[in-house]
This record gives sequence, C-alpha cells and structure tokens, in this order.
Amino acid sequence: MTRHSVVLGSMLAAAALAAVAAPYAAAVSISGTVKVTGSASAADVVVYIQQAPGTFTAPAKPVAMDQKQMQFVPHVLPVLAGTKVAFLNSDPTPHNVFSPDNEKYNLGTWAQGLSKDYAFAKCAKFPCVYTQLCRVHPEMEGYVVVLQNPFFAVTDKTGHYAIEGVPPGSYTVAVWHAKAKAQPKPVTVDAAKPATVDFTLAR
Ligand SMILES: [Cu+2]
Repeated sequence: MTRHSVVLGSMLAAAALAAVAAPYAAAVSISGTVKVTGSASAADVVVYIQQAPGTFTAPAKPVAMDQKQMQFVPHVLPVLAGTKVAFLNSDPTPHNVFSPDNEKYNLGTWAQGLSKDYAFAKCAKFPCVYTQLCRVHPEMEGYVVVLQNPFFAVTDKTGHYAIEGVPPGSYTVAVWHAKAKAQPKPVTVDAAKPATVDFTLAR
C-alpha cells in the first residue's frame, strides 16, 4: 500500500465514522430541575418543547395508563398526538374511564384484567389536557397531556427531568402542571452539549 492510499483510506474511515456517528450526535438532551412553590412534591410536571418542525408518527403500540390500587398510574401521562392509550384495570373492583375535556369520552366500566384503547388524535391547539376520571370512584384523577412532538418528559419526585433525542435547534420549552404554572423559556440545543433549563412553578 502506498502512503497516499493509506491517507485516503484513513480519510474514508473517518468519513464512514462521521456518517455512523451522526444520529448519535443528534441525540442531545435538555435537562433540568423543576420546583413547585408550596408543594412538597415536584413530581408530575410535564416539560415539553412547544413546537418542533416536522411531523411525528405516534408509536405503533398503545401507551398504558393503569388503574391500580384506586389510582391512575401514571398520574400524568404526556403523549404525542395520535397516540393510543390503553386504559387497564388492575384492581379487583370495576373502574370507569371518562373525560369531560375537549371532545369528551366515556369508555365505559370494566373489570380487572381488561383494557380499552382510546386514540388521542383530535387535538387542535397543543397542549390538549384531558382530566382522566372514574365515575365509580370520584376521588380518582389522572391527566393525559397531548403534545405536538415527542420531545417531552415528566419530572420525578426531586423535580428532575431529561428530554432525549432533541435535534439541534432553537426551541421554546414549556411546562404543564395540574395546579401550578410557569412561563415558557427559550433554549438552544446544540449537538456538542446538553442544555439545562430549570423552572419554578407557582400557583
Ligand atoms: Cu375507579
């Protein structure tokens, strides 16, 4: 092998590596910490990119919201528009699934081990929030939050969140919580380093 072909070979190898690495370079994230003023828990805050360019395909498989030990689990479920949610019942008592919001639905009441799907495909102005209720147990409450794009996360108890796979660009990051609010914030995501965006929500 001549010296020239060695150099050319390594250049080709570098180009091939760059081509392979490109999707990973795009897999940057936005992360941060959210505080909810006056609340012991900073969990269940949806952090999301308000509007991302392009169209997004909902997951082929339904996303689950269970009814377990008399609670909707998860309590807050953000989904991409068009996503089907499978409402399960894991309790020995029958549960009902209905929402008084947006187009409204009442999927009926069913027994343990059964589930029904509902497609959240009718959102005209994001986010569309559906309070998720059960007619059998008025104390039960959950939320389905329908979003324009798949770049969202829910905070854990410590208020931490991480959004993965956001393509580089400039965005507005917004938050949703059942009882508290905060203004959206601008963020620029670049491929080299993850962005940090913190929020303090107030009632
Ligand atoms: Cu119930």
